Amino acid sequence: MGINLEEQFQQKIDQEIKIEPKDWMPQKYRHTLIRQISQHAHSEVVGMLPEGNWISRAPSLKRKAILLAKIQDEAGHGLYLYSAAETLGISRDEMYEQLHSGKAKYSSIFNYPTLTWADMGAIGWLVDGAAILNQVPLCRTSYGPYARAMIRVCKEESFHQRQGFESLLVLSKGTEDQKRMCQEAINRWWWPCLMMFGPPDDQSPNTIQSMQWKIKRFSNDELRQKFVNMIAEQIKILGMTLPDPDLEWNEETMQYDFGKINWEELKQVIQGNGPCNKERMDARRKAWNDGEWVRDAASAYAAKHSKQL
Ligand code: FAQ
Repeated sequence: MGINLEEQFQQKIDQEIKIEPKDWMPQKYRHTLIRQISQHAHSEVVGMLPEGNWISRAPSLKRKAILLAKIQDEAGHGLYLYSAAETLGISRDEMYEQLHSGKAKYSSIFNYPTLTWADMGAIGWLVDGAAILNQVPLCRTSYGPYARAMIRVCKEESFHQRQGFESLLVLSKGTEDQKRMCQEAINRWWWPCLMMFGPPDDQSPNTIQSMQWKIKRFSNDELRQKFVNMIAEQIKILGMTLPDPDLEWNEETMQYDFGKINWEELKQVIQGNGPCNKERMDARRKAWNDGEWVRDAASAYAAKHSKQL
């Protein structure tokens, strides 16, 4: 008796052969990807809001141009990712509906407010830094369209991180007020950034299966540790500190040890009770409703043209 479809599928994964849209795949693989890719797309789109808050208040023309370019990149990332998810048989309207009804999640990090200009630097350096660590391995994820979309996304994220770091570097060498603003932004964003990687491995229901299918190449805790190791070194160049008294280099593990994360906070933010959840969802629903006339006009135009042909 030959091997069944599911075994053949796993063999392909084990041999590093990419899965493409028309290939056979287990329903659960399809659903896991739709969930992850659409949530990733929603994160990019909702992620434009905290930074959008500062476009009109950027301190110079140069900073404004950089910020605008970054936010436009994020819109683009959302679009590549929605397209990748569509290849799995879900429509864009369904994905939006899941976001607007609260059924689909988006990254917890975008439910925090951007209180000062330094938050733009902290988002670039820390949030995009965390995003890159998570997304570089996704360039090798087993589903072809997702992996290919991530290659371009990662190139753009590198620019985002670099500009964030450079912006904080300028503040860190500025006046006492600018230095304080820089430190306070780092203090505010540090712990929520560690939560971006998801719950600890022993409380992450999806990790084992997603790693077996090579959707995820590293676990949540592995990526979180890489992030701590990277940032604990980079902060020295800024001459700032991370708000964690337990952060310490461990000679035995050759990694940084770090303090306890408040997992209850992540749970609350994911459940909709973060500082800006309501504001973010209201903004997305309003954008959808305000755009209704554009969608109507575009479909009326398309219908008219199809009749003429
Ligand atoms: N926030 O079993 P796991 C960016 C949910 S892009 C909210 O560990 P999984 C660029 C998770 O969905 C940032 N929910 O799940 C940018 C699941 O719920 P579900 C987004 C979270 O999927 C920068 C449940 O908890 N990046 O920043 C979070 O194996 C600056 C159990 O968790 C991606 O989406 C969270 N932090 O691992 C844009 C990358 N963590 O769906 C603008 C792709 C977990 O079962 C400005 N995604 N949950 O109801 C992934 O790599 C994975 O989905 C993880 C979670 C690692 C996020």
